[in-house]
Amino acid sequence: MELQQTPGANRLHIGIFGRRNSGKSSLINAFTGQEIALVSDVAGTTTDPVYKAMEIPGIGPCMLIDTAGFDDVGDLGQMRVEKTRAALRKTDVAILVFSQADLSEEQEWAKQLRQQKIPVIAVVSQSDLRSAQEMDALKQKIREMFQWDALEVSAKDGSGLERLKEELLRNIPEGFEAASIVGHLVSPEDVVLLVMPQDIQAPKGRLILPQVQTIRDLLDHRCVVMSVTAQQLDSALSALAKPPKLIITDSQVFPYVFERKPEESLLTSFSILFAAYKGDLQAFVDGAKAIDALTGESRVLIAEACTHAPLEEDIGRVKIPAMLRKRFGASLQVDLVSGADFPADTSPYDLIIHCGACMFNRKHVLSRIEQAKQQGTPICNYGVSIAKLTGILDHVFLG
Ligand SMILES: Nc1nc2c(ncn2[C@@H]2O[C@H](COP(=O)(O)OP(=O)(O)OP(=O)(O)O)[C@@H](O)[C@H]2O)c(=O)[nH]1
Ligand SMILES: [Mg+2]
Repeated sequence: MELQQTPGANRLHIGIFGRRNSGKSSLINAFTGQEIALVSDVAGTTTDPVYKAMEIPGIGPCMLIDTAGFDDVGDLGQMRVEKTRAALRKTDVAILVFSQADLSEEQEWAKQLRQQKIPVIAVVSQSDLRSAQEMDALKQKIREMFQWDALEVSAKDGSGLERLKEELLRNIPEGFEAASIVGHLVSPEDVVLLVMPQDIQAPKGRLILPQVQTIRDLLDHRCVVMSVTAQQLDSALSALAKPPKLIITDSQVFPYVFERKPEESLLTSFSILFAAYKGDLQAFVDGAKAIDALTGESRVLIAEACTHAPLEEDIGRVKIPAMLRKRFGASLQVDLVSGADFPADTSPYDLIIHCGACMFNRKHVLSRIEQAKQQGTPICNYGVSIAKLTGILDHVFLG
């Protein structure tokens, strides 16, 4: 990933959904003025979701997602529909394309969008091909069934595209832009000390994304930022004229830093900041309470957002399972999923521990939290669970 660009996970994800041949790909191409997606009159042209990061003037950094038609058939078709469903879980704003009078499939998808509280912009596509009579009848039906005033759009002559952009702007979910990592904790001129071990997990020659984003956010808030590895913590503290206002540490060295920090300095971890920034901190703190109820018979699911080759010191694969087994017994079962894999039914698990999700957008994490909630499974993340397991959750400054 090029760090000059807005990370994909921070972009407004705009998903387009509709039947095969309804003109989804054409609409994305016309809307962006680019040939992003393949277009043809063969139903099922788009198979895997197509992701395109771009700046939309007036909206900002977006991620456009073109999807396979949700009415696809056959075994392969069903697999494509599953991918479309997965894209839905990342979608901040949806464009739902209506193209024909039978609205049974659209009804099903509208229901899912509503359940997931995703704002929807209804459009009738290919308006240049439709008679006024046909258009009115279809829009009337959409109004009756969904209470939506559909926009008329044509990818061919460009009509309705300006309205579509206005509607997108109006439907950006509340709080999407407001997301700041440290804004609730700091004021200008605050000295903030970052403890960032560059261990085996750190990529060679680079900093990991949460560290980079936190530094940027602190600079934007006009803080004085100092970064050290754990070994230099004492030197850093003695070099400062007064204790730092805030210390942000990697959660792996949380106890070490907690023991050494000046009493006045507030302490938090990157994972806890990102739990709030990328999910729901309160849900994770509530979920962490389930740790106390675990036993040697419990099943724990570890969910990692990125797929990477297992490392010896791996936090999700090695460290957290070892901490859990040490406390609750070697028989405690730990399963691991990574990337897009996530069980449809989480109820067999007593706890889900999610990674910091730097590669996921907030909506994606929130949809997993929502699913876990509905299935009655406690969920927390790496940082919150480590803080809980090491008995320091009570000492973390949550803001
Ligand atoms: N006249 C006209 N034709 C359109 C318009 N939008 C799409 N088409 C045509 O409709 C056909 C299907 O368009 P696509 O954009 O590939 O449709 P899609 O929804 O992406 O289809 P799948 O990828 O198969 O799901 C193509 O032949 C397009 O040229 C439009 O606004 N006006
Ligand atoms: Mg397509």
